[in-house]
Amino acid sequence: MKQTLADLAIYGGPPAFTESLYVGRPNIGDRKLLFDRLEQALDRRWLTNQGPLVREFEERVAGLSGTRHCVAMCNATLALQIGARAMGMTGEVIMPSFTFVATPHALSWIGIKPVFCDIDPRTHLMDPTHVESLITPATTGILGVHLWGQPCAPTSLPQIAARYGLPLLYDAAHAVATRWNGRPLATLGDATVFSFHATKFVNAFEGGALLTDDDGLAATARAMRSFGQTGEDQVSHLGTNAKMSEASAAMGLTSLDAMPEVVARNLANHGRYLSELAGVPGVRVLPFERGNNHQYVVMEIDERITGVSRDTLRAILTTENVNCRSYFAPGCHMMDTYPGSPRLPHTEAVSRRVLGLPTGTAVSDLEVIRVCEIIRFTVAHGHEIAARLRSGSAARTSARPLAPTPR
Ligand code: T4K
Repeated sequence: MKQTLADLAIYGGPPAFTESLYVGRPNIGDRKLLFDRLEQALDRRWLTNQGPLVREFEERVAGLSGTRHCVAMCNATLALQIGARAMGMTGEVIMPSFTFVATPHALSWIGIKPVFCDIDPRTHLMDPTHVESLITPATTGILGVHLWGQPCAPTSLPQIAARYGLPLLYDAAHAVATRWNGRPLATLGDATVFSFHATKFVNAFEGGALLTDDDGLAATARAMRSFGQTGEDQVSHLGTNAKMSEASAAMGLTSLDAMPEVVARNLANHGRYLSELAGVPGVRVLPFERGNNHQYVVMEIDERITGVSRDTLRAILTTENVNCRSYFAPGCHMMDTYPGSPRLPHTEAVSRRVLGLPTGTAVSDLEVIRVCEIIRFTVAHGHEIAARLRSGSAARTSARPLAPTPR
C-alpha cells in the first residue's frame, strides 16, 4: 500500500508487483485436452488443409455465432482481406479510425482506401451519422468494428448499408461469443470477422474466421483462403494461403471449452475495476452491457481533472510492473501510413485518454484491487505529481517504461 509519493516505484519505492501483470495474457484452458488433440493430429498425420480439428472448430464457432458458415483462417487480418475481396469491395471503404491498425491495413494491403469516420466518445464505437455523411460514389462498402466486444450501431449501420446498397462487413476481432439483446453479434451485417489471436477471448495461438449466412460468399472465401482452388485441378479465384492449422484448431477447441471459466473471471475482474474506481474524479471505466465477453477492461483518464495524463499514469503503473496498453493510440488516421486523412476530434480526444488494464484468467481479484489502489493513489496526488514533472524532479514520462530511479 502506497502511503507517500516516495513509495511509488517511479520515485524509488519497491514495485507493487514482483511478477508483471499484462493486458492480453493468453487464457490457456485445459492443457490435457490440448495435448490430447495435438496427439490425435500427429497420429493422423494430418496437420493442416481443412483437417478434422479445423472442421470441428468451424462447426462449433458457427454454432455459437448463429451463422450458417464459419470459414476458419490463420488470422483475422487475412480474413478481413478475403472478406472484403469476396464481397467485391474496391475503391473506398468507410471504417473507424479508433481501432487496431490491422483494420485499415488489411484493406489498404489489397488496394482499398480506408475512409476514416469518427466515434461516439461515450462508447468508442463508430458514429453512424458520420458514416452516412462520408458515402460518395467511390464508396464500395462499410467496415464496422465491434470494439471492446460492443455492438457497433447494430440497428442503424445495417439500415444505412441497405439504403445505399453497400456491403457491410464487421470486424469482430473483440466480439467472439458476444450477444446483443440475446442475438449473436455475428448475425449482423453481411459477414463478420473474428480473431483468435493468443490475446483474444478464444485463442488459437493465431487464428481468424469469416462468418456469414451467405452460401456463395462462404464458398468464395473458402476458395480464396486456399489459393483460390475449388477442386484439385481447378482454380476459380485469385487466392492466398490463409488456412488454419490443426495445431491452431486444437488450441481453439480447447479455448472454446474454457469459455465459461474465462468469461466468469473476465466479468468478475471488470466488476471489481468498476467498483474500485467508481467515484474517482476524472476516471471512468467503460461499462459493458450483458452479453459482452468482457475480454477488455478499458478506462479513461481526464488529465484536466486528475492533473496526470494517461501517459504519466501508464508510466507509473509500468514501474509498478503493471503493463497497460494505450489501445488505441494514436487513431489510425494520424499514422504515417494514412497521410492527409481529415482530423477526427472525438477519436483524437479518446485516444489520448484510454488505457487498457490487465484482466483475464492470469489476473486475480486481489491483483485488480491492488492495481486500483495505485490508480486511486496516483489520482489523489495527481496535481503534486504533475508539479514535480513540471519542475523536472522525476524522469520525463513517456508511454514506455520510465527508467527507474536508482535505489
Ligand atoms: N481488428 C481488431 C479490432 C484487432 O484488435 C485485431 C488484433 C485485428 C483486427 C487483427 O487480428 P489478428 O490478425 O491479430 O488475428 C495485439 C494482438 O497481436 C492483436 O491480435 C490485437 N488485435 C491487438 C489489440 O493486440 P500488439 O501489437 O498490441 O501485441 P503485443 O505483442 O504487444 O502483445 C499485447 C499484450 O499481450 C502484451 O501485454 C503482452 C501480451 N501477450 C501477448 C502475446 C502474443 C502475452 O502475454 N502473451 C502472448 O503470447 O497486438
